[in-house]
Amino acid sequence: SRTPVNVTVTGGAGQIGYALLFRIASGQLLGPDVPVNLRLLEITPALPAAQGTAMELNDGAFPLLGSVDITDDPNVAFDGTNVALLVGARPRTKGMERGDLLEANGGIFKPQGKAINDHAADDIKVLVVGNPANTNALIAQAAAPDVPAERFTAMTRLDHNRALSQLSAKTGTPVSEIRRLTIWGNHSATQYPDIFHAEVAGKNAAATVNDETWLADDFIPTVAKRGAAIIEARGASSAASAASAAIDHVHTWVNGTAAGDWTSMGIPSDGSYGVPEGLISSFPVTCSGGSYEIVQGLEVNDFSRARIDASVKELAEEREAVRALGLI
Ligand code: NAX
Repeated sequence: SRTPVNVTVTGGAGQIGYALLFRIASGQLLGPDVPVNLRLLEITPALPAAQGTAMELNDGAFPLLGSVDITDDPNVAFDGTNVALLVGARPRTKGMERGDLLEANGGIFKPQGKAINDHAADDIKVLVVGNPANTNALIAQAAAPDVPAERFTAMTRLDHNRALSQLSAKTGTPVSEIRRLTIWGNHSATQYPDIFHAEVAGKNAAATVNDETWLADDFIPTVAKRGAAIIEARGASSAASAASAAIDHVHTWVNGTAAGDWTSMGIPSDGSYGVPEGLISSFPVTCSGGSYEIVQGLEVNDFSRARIDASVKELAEEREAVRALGLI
């Protein structure tokens, strides 16, 4: 039988953690034949709640679940870890300035990056979900100089899936027949969901929709502000859909994209498409053999260029802010 894969989830006692852990235990993260050992990293006051979740995980009697360990020490949590899902973060509270938010998260992601650097397995893959996800990923990556930078990624798959769903509804086409959609930039309100290269049932999506007003005034803001709409409707932020997207992100990274399709991931830029090197920005990527590559050669029209540039500018500002705070 296969060697178990060590998967660490931070913020395991939170609402995304609750939706995520059971799907990992059931084999949906890595595959139906891959056993997993789970480690939950939580802050000390949340350890009892994490213990409760661990009890329920054991009660699931998942055949693929080897063990569940809980700790408040990052050095223990990331020891020998193959896949790290960094979900726990400091949310923005009322009256908090952006600098305060970045600083509070630096206090979380810098030590976690260091612990990953010092203790994780050589094949470590990191997905940052906790917001501000792209810049938190940058902080963790900067604190892990011995880990290849490309192993640090940020989640824009929820945005990607939201865009698929909106385009599906607009065109009356099942999501299974939509390909090559892209989220560019930051996981924030400036993100740019791009349908100019997307295909709906084999035809170009933008040409099929043929409605730039819908694109600019409906589709893009609906996708970008979906998180706020969910909070308004549910009285709580996206949790199951976020967990589902985290599962999709890692599953695709490990198991590959379908031939002829791509996905969206926040990854360290190599300078492609004019995105400054090192910024963790969302790109169209293909995955194969456990690694990813940016899709090259796409034509970027003026409509797209302006929106990509605006989101990348925000990422550059966030990088400057965390640099000034000494976090990277
Ligand atoms: P919750 O507040 O329910 O849970 C967060 C958990 O993290 C808590 O249990 C808390 O104790 C724990 N935590 C805090 N600091 C920690 C630390 N230093 N080490 C370990 N654990 C720590 O939030 P939840 O709804 O689960 O959301 C988690 C994060 O995901 C938030 O930052 C949220 O903004 C972000 N999201 C990101 C999305 C994305 O697409 N990238 C979408 C969904 C979500 O909003």
